Amino acid sequence: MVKFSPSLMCMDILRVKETLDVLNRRANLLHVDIMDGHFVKNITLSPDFVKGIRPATDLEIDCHLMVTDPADYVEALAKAGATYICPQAETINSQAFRIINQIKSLGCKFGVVLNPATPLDYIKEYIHKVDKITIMSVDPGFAGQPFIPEMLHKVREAKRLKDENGYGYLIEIDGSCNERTFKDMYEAGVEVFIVGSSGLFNLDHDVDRAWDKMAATFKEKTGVEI
Ligand code: S6P
Ligand code: MG
Repeated sequence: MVKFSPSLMCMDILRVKETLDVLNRRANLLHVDIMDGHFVKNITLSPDFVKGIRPATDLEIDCHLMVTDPADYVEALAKAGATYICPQAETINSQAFRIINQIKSLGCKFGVVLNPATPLDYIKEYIHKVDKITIMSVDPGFAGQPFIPEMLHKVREAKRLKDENGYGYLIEIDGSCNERTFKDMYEAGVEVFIVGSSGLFNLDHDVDRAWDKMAATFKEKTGVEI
């Protein structure tokens, strides 16, 4: 079963509540991008934002940490009501097992995100502990970037490893998920699609209609009803 996770940094900030009311009926998870202006040259959402929306949704909240020191954010995010806490693999090698244990001991799920230039091999020592692997299909930091097609082989590899070893992680993709890429991503083995500007919010000002358009395109491209 495929899941859809709208990237909230791409929604209309002036319509947070009405957008959440629609997404609560239609989405499977909510994707929250947290940046520090250092790991990537941008700043978007925050632990306080997660705290702010938590009372307005029962959906799983997925926090993507594009920050140099993810450990600084773990407690605040757990307290704020995050479901998944997902640091970038490139930032945790000096204390990967400590961070994984911390995230899990706070009752959250551990996701890990790989930049386009980071191979799956990089996480192999702890891959069995991962609840969700996110393959970045654009360099992180900004919406609206072109898809990097080389990432499809990484998805296939994540799927092969999962099938061969019985790993429990979900395979997610982040960046330029839209009508041009849905088919290839789905066929490669993507299970969770993060939809941002190009895949969802730019399709229509009305989020329900945007979702209908996205769902129709996904069905046309993959044959799968969402
Ligand atoms: C990018 C961020 C993503 C974006 C999403 C935008 O650094 O992690 O989650 O919000 O990729 O979607 P799009 O369709 O504009 O690429
Ligand atoms: Mg993201």
